[in-house]
Amino acid sequence: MSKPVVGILMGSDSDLPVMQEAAAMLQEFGIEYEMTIASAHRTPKKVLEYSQNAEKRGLKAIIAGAGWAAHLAGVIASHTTLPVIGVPIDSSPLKGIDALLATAQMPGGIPVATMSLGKAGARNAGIFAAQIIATADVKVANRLKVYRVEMERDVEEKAKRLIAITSAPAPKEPAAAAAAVPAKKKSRRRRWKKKSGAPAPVPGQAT
Ligand code: RP5
Repeated sequence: MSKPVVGILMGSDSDLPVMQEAAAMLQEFGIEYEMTIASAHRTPKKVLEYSQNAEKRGLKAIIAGAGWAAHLAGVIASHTTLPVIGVPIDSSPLKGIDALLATAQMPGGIPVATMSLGKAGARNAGIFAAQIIATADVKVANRLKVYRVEMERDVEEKAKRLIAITSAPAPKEPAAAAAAVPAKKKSRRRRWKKKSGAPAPVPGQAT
């Protein structure tokens, strides 16, 4: 096994179901990664050491997922020049809007590449890290291209299935039920016009 090139950090073990999506994508692209829990607020020293040593240890990108006042990605980014990808997690009573703003709204000079909230964001973080690795790794670049082709094919298959479902003939009405529906009565206005030849008075209008 070769050395990890991507680090996945999360603020709590409660973030794992979301952050596993990032790991799954890295596995799909054959990228070695490591994963740990480190919190900007609860274990600040660990975050500092991890960020400062990441480049020396051979990491090429760091994915950081956190919820609530999600400072993890920003704090990591302030201690390394490696690209940091932030995943805001919707674990708070504010449904992640707090984490989204805390992760995305970095002041000028210290960027965090912020993904969308939750599992889709974690998945995109894995893909984005792969895209960074792919700039210097042709194998990963090719896998990313295959992934796009497969995604396109999946969508087309779903579209075909949808057409097959929606163009199926509608169930026929039983003849008896159709016969039981009374013919539509002509309105008073139409009956008046036929009898007198004049347009019918409009209710509520002076004649
Ligand atoms: C954040 O606080 C974590 O990233 C997590 O999303 C949130 C809640 O953590 P727990 O209270 O579940 O450990 O730091």
